[in-house]
Amino acid sequence: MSAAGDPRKTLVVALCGGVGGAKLALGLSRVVPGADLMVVANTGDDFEHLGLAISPDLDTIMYTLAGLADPRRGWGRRDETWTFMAALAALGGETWFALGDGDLATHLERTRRRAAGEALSAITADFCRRLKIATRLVPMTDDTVRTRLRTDMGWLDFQDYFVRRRCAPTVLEVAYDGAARARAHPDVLAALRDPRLRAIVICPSNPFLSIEPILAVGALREAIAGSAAPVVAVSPIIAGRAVKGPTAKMMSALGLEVSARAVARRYRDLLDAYVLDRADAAAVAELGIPVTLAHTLMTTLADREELARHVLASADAVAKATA
Ligand code: FO1
Repeated sequence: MSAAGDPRKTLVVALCGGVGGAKLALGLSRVVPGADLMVVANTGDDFEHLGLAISPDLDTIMYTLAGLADPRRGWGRRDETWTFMAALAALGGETWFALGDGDLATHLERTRRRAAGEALSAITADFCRRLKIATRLVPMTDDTVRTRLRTDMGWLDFQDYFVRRRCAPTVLEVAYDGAARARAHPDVLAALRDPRLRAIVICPSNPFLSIEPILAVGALREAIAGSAAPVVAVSPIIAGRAVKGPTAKMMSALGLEVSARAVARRYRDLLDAYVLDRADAAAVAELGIPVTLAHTLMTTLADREELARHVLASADAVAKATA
């Protein structure tokens, strides 16, 4: 399915974080054939745990695209077994971060290959090939970026805040250590300059935890702003509430209005169009960019595909209007 009016525009780049964004990435992968879709994954949530190099957002997107993700939680593998975790608990090991037996294979093999000097993006591409994923899944950078949060309990690493402390601490500031000097992955920069690029999609992930770490990586924000392709975001907030995770709580703590409009303001300089849930029809007027309404709560595969089509149609409409 190519852009209305311009069949040469076949490529789509999607910025994506964890569970929510991965749902739209799956929808896009069913509408945009093969390697014409590039999903740029946040790696700010990555961490070393039990001696393992863990990349939660890359794995969540990879499992989702492969149909391997646990349908209830959204992260980790479906039909998982927990023998390792039970044995680890019996030995007094750290069990606050749940590692299923199948998921453990991913972390062990990634750790082995990273230690052998292989780049995260090369390992990811090989995993995707073996899992028969045609979509190009690329980390935002092969350098180290770590999301850290200044809270009422001091500075916390991301997974310590998100999983171990279950987002209980009040977030006062979010930092993306290493992002400014990190080099955006060259394939991502190339895609953003590619004349075949039809749309840049900002998936409905947490703006602070999933999207802004990507935008903070050196040269990426400028490359997106400078791209000829329309940039379309889907609001992660529906009727003042986050679909999942700490987005709403964080927005309040950071003194922001918990609304789709406030999220649009975060991306302000980049957006050409914005997609809201029908529940936020009232917010449509004040944004100064084309806003369309859709069913953005994705519970079925059809929902994911439908929203993907809507987002691309929204980008095509912008391209046509500015052609
Ligand atoms: N999230 C949790 O809330 N609890 C966990 O024990 C947990 C384990 C886990 C293991 C692998 C993985 O890829 C993700 C995991 N997540 C867990 C989710 C993860 O913390 C978040 O998905 C991202 O970091 C934020 O989107």
